[in-house]
Amino acid sequence: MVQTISELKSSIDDYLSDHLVADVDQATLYSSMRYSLMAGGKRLRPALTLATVEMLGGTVDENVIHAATALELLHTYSLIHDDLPAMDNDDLRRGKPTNHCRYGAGMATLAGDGLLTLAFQWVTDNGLPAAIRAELTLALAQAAGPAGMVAGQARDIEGEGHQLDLDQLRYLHRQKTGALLRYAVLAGGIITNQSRPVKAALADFGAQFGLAFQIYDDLMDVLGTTAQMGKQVHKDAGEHKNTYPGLLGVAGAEEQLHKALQSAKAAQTKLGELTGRSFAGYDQFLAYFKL
Ligand code: GRG
Repeated sequence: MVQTISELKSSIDDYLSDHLVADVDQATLYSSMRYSLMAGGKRLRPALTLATVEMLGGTVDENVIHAATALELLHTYSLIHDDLPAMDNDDLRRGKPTNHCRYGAGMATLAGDGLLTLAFQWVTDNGLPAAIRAELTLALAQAAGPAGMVAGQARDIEGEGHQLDLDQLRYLHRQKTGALLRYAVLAGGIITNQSRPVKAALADFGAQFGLAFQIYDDLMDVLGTTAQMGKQVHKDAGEHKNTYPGLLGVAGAEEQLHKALQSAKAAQTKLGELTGRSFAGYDQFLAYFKL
């Protein structure tokens, strides 16, 4: 039986709340890391990992939760650094003042550094078999680092003010947001020691989900409200950001969103065929996209 997203979210919240303190040895740094970590994120990425483990017949024990929640530490670092004055200069995140507004840019930078480093500690410092920990560590570094999320962020900064074409924008989105979501799903396959074709189908589902997620975020910047999103909206156009609605209009962006979701559903079907198991648990994640 696969847990619901809200059951997974509450285990993830509890785990993060209880375990961060053991690994941070400076009071203000701890407060700053905890402030953003416990600010009310959806926990989508570790929930995807844990749901994938369950759908593949694995058990969600403490070692698995430790490895899976590492990704939420890393994701939170990316949001803190993305909000910094030198990057997007945002005042509101997860419905609260951003980390640098509360703690100053220096401490916010260190909170991000601490969360990023601790993520790699948690992915390696657990009781899973050594080969699995090594594979998770490599995949996480590839997803988060200079060929993944950091490269996407660099493309985003460099692309400001000039129009990327659709292929370039898709590539940027796949790196900036898609790479971590791809890893989230793949990690479930690594933890349960799946075959190469199953891992490839998991990675495909995660990548398509991740692309859809960023297109949806672009659309919500145009169509959503600050209250819905917990952050400022209508910022992208003013900052000359490259976005799907900016390039294709709202209807064109919606069409690309539907295409990415169709590809995700094809990967979901393929996973069922490859493993003989049900991947209906992904439906609750796909329900995130409401237009
Ligand atoms: C600073 C190296 C570096 C990277 C930052 C991911 C990223 C790269 C920046 C975030 C920009 C952004 C807001 C993209 C939109 C998609 C996205 C990642 C939204 C936030 O993720 P959610 O909705 O947030 O899962 P919660 O708060 O629920 O965890």
